[in-house]
Amino acid sequence: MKLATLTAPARAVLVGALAIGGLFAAGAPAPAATAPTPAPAKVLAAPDISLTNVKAHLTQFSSIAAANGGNRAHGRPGYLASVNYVKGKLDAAGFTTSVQQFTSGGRTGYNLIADWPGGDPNQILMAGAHLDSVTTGAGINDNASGSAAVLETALAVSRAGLQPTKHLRFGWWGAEELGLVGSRAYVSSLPSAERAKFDGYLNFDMIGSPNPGYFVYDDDPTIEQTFKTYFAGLGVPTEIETEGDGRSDHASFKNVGIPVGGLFTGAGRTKTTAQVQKWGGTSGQAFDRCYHSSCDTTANISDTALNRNSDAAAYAIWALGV
Ligand code: DTR
Ligand code: ZN
Ligand code: ZN
Repeated sequence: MKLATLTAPARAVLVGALAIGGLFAAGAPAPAATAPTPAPAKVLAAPDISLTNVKAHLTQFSSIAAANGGNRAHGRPGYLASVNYVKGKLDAAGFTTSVQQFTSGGRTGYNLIADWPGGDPNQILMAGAHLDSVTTGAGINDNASGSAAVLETALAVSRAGLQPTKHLRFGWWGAEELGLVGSRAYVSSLPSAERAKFDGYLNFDMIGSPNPGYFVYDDDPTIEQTFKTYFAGLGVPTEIETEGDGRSDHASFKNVGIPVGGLFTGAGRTKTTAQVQKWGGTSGQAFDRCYHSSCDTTANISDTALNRNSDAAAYAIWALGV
């Protein structure tokens, strides 16, 4: 697990402590030089994100869809119920939340934005996921998986009482399935001076596919390497995400020059035999056979993929933002 490195001042203090500890009295025979054992450096490692907690959010999203016509789509009651569920958890955890309204296709849509108080307001690190489903189903892999992982990562920040260097912001987007409508509305609403404060945006859309691949966006090299380092630590090979240009909400941020990255476990494309060699699963079968279908339920999830990607999300927030 990559540990946050010491800041320069802390290193200076550490070196200073060593130097003072190493001074000797003049005239006396110099004792054997035995540097004192340095105090262990204070580093912050990301917590493990509980798969149980993430799946509990999936169960809630599933129940919300079942109680609202079978979906969580833009402009339908299941979507607003999903927003209210996530907002309730974040408000209780000490986040400053706001709901941004927009209109698409004659229906009202909503983005949910949550700021963790503190950090440098001129260095914003954001993580997000689209919260809407298609109309044909509950949208558990697409994209309750990403929404739940981002929610649980935000809650982990709160549980840790984190005081990060950067200002942490989290977002849940509406109407992604209609063409990145919510995230585009959000970015468009930002004055250019505010956009310039973003150090990066991390996107999580479909991160629990049942026949998973481990794909890392290659848009920004620093963010890409952060995720690759995490998976290398697990001994899990990754591939560059090649489907994505314009295919999810990171495109809205990239289009205005904000560095982006993210993770993806695959949609309707089929897994090759070479990919089965590295990841297991079934060749000639789609990464997610229920993509945009009514069978995208809580049974349409790989626990291993969801667990790994949820932990990777937290790892990246701590590595890049703390
Ligand atoms: N557009 C997403 C699914 C999707 C397809 N290709 C990519 C690449 C990277 C992230 C997501 C996707 C959706 O249907 O929500
Ligand atoms: Zn989709
Ligand atoms: Zn999606």
